[in-house]
Amino acid sequence: MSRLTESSSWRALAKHYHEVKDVHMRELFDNDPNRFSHYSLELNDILYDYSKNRITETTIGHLLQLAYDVDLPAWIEKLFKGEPINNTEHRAVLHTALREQGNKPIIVNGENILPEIKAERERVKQLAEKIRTRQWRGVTNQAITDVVNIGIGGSHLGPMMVTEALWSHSLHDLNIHFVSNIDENHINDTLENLSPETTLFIIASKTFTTQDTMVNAETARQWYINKLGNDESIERHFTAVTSNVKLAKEFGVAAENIFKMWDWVGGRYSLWSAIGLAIVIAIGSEQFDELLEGAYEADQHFRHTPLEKNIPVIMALLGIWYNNFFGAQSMAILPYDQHLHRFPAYLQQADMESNGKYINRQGQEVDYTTGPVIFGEIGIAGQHAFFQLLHQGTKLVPADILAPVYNFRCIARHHRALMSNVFAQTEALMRGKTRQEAYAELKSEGLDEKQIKQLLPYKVFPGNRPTSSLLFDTLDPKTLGSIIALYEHKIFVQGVIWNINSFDQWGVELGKQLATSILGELNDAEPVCLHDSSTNGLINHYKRRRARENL
Ligand code: G6Q
Repeated sequence: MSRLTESSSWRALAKHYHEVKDVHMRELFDNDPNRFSHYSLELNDILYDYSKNRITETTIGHLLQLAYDVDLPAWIEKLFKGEPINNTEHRAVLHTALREQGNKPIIVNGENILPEIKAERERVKQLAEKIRTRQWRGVTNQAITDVVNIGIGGSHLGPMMVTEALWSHSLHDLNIHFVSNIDENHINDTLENLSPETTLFIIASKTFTTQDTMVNAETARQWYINKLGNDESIERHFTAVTSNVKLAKEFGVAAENIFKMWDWVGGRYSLWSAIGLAIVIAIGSEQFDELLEGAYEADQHFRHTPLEKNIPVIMALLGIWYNNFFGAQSMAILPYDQHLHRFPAYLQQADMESNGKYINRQGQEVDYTTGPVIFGEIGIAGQHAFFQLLHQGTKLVPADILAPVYNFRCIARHHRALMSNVFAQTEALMRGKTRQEAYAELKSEGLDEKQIKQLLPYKVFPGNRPTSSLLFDTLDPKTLGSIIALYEHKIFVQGVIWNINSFDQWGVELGKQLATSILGELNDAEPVCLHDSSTNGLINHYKRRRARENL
């Protein structure tokens, strides 16, 4: 037994689970007419309603006790103060410093990192403004019309998700493209209609060694040289964001166009740094500042609000409740804002790469389950696809619903119809439909008793399916910044409770190593035999088929 599962709060939760597992949320709402106000919180224009969860005051009491038992308040301070809480890599974790609005020094290895952060941000802004105002000129003195961000994982998903989310706030005569896949189709499809004279590349890679990114970057460079016949002007079309300045220079990027990353910011937490260059180019520096400000306000909320009123803490505790006591394996992220269509993919990385771990901070195997499988889709699209399982499947899938009160253009006919779905779904998931209700419905439709008997079981919905709703006024940069930061902190809190390091990613490193070693085996047509029979079989099939095509 671990310290966590032996703790009195954990045991109290296990006991409490047996007492409440069959209680229906209908009953909880009937018993407490003020349930919504008891279980909802606000941060600026964000309303977080968690009343449609299978919790009582006792549940929340035990969960909060659990947070105190693991010393959560002390961990929050460690995070903000830059203690090396990424223990396997001996690094501080300071994405919060990237959006700091004050001047109080943040010390890493004896040095205040704030001046450097600000200086780098200023460089990013200057470059972005030159492109936005068409002062940046390419080799033939034309303005840039297309920016291609080449990166993967943390150097891709954050900038892409935010750029898409803030499309209404972007310059629409400047196209931002994202290339991540090493499959040539991705870069080739992207470059097909672009002109090298008006294209600017951002090679976004913290290490500047990631195979996918470097292969794509090389293809981009070749495309540029092939089209223009020389590489003399490459500097005017390639920028880089990296902590490996040397390799970026060797690639051909001019020193003044290389932007820095630091080892105290992890890839999946880095959109606030120069990795966000594509975002700044899209939305401009003032709105990027608003994004940072929104995140900063969420940071302040997280750092200074008592745990029971602290949105990311409550989000995290609910996750623990379902994951560790109800045995829920997954969690759905369901934005009802079209511009958030990449948010589930972004969160998938943020959450699963952070908390998909089975070894604790002391190097031992955990005896409880950790991070859930995160999946999701635009809510409306999901309704016509996998919501069937949410309503009537045999698995418990807690869901977060995100929706705006109004849109940028706000056509009432669209928006009301959209929101009627949001409200109806959360209500239906919570209430379900009883046998009596289903019977009455079928009767009113004119079915006879025989037909009703046949159909009735299929028309019953158990309900009691938890959802939490995040309603925000509109998806502007500040609100988006806050929402992202709330989720980042939720992930951190869960990592603290599970006693795992949320900030390393050995599973990702493994993929990088394995691909590199097999790459060498694909250079010739010789059959391989050093792997298991399946891997040998797959590699040899691939080689044979390619040889047949003379490839
Ligand atoms: C993120 C991970 C991982 C990383 C990519 C790209 O937290 O570390 O997703 O961002 O593997 O790495 P580079 O930025 O070094 O190319």
